[in-house]
Amino acid sequence: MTAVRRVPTQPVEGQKPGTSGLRKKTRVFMTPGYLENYAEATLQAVGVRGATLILGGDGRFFNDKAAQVLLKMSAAHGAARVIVGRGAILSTPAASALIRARGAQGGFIMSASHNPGGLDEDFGLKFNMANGGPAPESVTDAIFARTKSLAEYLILDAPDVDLARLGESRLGEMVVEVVDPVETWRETVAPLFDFEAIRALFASGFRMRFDAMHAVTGPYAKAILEGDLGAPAGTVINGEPSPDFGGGHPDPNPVWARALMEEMYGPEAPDFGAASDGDGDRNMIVGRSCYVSPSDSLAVLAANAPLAPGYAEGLAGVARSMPTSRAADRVAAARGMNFFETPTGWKFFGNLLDAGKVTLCGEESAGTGSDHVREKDGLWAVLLWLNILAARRQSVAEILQAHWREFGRDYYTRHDYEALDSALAEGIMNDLRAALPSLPGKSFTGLAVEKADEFAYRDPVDGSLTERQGIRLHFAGDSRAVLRLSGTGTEGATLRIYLERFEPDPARQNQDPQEALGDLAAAVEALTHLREISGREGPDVRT
Ligand code: VG1
Ligand code: CO
Repeated sequence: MTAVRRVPTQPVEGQKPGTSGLRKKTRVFMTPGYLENYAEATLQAVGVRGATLILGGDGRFFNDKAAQVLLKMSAAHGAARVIVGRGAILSTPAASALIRARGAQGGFIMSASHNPGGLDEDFGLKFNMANGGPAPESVTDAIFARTKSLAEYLILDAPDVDLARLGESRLGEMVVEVVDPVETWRETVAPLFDFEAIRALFASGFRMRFDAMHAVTGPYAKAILEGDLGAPAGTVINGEPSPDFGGGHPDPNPVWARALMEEMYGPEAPDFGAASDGDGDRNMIVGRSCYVSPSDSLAVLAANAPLAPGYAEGLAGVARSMPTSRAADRVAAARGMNFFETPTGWKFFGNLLDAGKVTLCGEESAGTGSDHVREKDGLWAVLLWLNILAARRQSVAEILQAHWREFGRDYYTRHDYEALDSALAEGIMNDLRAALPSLPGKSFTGLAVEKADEFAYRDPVDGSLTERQGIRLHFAGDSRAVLRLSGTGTEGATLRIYLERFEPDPARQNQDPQEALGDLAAAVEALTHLREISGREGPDVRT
């Protein structure tokens, strides 16, 4: 017998979704009622009676338990069917692909993405809409509003569902359909690429290393790289998903993917290296002794995408988040494509993709994707790079150098100050905001500020306005600094400082970015006194 139980509850403070869903410490999510309250608010806000939903996550600690709660609550709210990845596993792009392929009304994705996992680390939950993309702010605002007035939540009293076996079962009136987590995603991306050319590339002795970082992409990468494309076994490393990601940060950047970086810069380096994050939506690209910054990667993909069959007709346009470098803008201008600049977070790309205004999107945080889904897609980016490498038969370094010669180079780095005291970080941003009108014309360590403002975005499709999306400081010499607070952290505040400078002269395009941007970093410090105020010696992470 199954019955809907109405469990009395009380509003919980701070259930406000950030850049990408709600992220908290795992122990917080495991507090009785915490997950249930947030799920209740979501189910009420979106309304799921009679709906088909998708459910899956990146396999981190608590993924399995949370899945059972979400299934029983979806059943209690009258959902007709929930399609679950086997073992409650789905990468974020695979969840997006499934929502679209199955015509679902939406789906829950359990992930804190690149944040570490485990009992003492992070957990997260987000809801995606019928287009496969993250809920827009109007929906996340509605969810948050409901969390403030909950008096009860609804859950089915029923035994746990066996999610290890493919096929259908029932949870009360609701059908639970367990599917292979890889298949639909694979069917979505495969037609976009010239698999024959990539197979020929591998057959010619081309060597690759893909670091799945003990996160969700292991099975996806093995199926497509070592399976469909014939890359030798061992191409995929750290390919077994683990609840604590092998104790690491599943964040594909030179800091957290250090072993891969060392191999790629070593004497026996493969031709091509790549990594992806906890939930499989980010990617890192590195050639032999050649790291490709995510902003450059977006620009290279935009310039070369037509080499892949799925984009042979050309691109409608490109969009990038505001702090991402301007490299993609130059490609869009040169090729006569649409171009859009959005706030940080993938949810802002959805409308542009749905309206057909853009085909490719990207963020400096190692996210790139296209209109094949409504999320960023780490392995998709890797496959597009492989297709380009197979078509051009040049090295990553050659492609990057040629790109800079044609379009110029945008030196780029991001400096993060993590786990700052929240009030202190807010204070720094408020002071800077207040000073904005007085900055133009002033110089800091010799660099003159030309323009200073705060980014606000008017969505060209639905007209919605999103404000306070980062402070922009334009300096002399075509350089720019952006400052904003992270919306994905779970401890204090993380202040991100994004630094970039345009260099059109090929003779000066081969400096180390930290050196090329050293004077800009110094100017920002002179302007904000960040080190002095925070008592830190420097950033915790430089990417
Ligand atoms: C960060 C990145 C942002 C990305 C977001 C989610 O957000 O800067 O570009 O969209 O993470 O990525 P924030 O607010 O911390 O800067 V993922 O792969 O963690 O879902
Ligand atoms: Co992610």
